[in-house]
Amino acid sequence: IPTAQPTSVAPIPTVVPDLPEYQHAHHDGKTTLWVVFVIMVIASAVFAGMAWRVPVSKRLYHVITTLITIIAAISYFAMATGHGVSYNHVRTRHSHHHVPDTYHDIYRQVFWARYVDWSLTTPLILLDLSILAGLNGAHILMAIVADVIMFLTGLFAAFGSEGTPQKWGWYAIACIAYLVVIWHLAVNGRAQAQARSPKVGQFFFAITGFTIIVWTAYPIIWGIAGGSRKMSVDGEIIAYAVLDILAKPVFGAWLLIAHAKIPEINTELGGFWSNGLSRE
Ligand code: RET
Repeated sequence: IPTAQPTSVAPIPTVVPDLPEYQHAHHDGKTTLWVVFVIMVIASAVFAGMAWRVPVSKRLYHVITTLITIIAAISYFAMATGHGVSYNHVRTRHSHHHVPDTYHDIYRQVFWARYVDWSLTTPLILLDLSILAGLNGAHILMAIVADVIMFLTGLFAAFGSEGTPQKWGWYAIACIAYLVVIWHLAVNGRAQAQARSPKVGQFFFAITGFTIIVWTAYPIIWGIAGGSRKMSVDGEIIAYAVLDILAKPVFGAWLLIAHAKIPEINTELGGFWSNGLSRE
């Protein structure tokens, strides 16, 4: 008895998905986020304590520096509790002979809270260094705006799609903005600092040299980790943790201790900074 044959079969797919891959933080990464949170809280308390020992008129660097570690503590709290993190989706297609092409989906965690932290704290670091150098307002504004542009375009790069100008195009724009920041520090800042006094010039050279080395490691880690995914999410968290500790608590301690030891480093704004706006 002839059985009914289907008259049509489902078309053979030309692209089939394989299992998606999730790249996210595990135990080591999560622990690191909590450890850095605690370090930032302790640094904030120590810097605030150092501020109390000096009159308000001499607290400019203390206030700025304490705000830097407070903001970092908040950002690390967010990341440690699972906030400020999202997934970037990357799809790669593999072609094969005789069998349908396959595609592979990768979902990798992007801790965007970092970019919020960086856009708020690095302008404050630049402000510390600019005031130390005695830069004028115009140059300070340009350096800070270039810095914010760097992180906003860096954030777009982090969520950019593979193989499109989205990712490495944004990365290139961010790098150009970074060069503007470096130029302000290394060229304008250095000349101004030297003009303030040889001692200030020497200290500015040392702390800015340290800053430029530490800051330059960030885009390198970015390229290896989030950019080309050659590093695990845990490795990325640990690498940024080391850099963040150098760029914020170590930088801040160095600046505030030097401020206590070398009187020329102090900058007093006077006026509203220490006296308030009211005039009797
Ligand atoms: C990104 C990616 C895009 C290209 C560049 C970057 C630069 C990052 C830098 C980060 C510095 C962070 C600091 C944090 C604070 O404590 C955004 C990674 C150039 C310079 C100092």
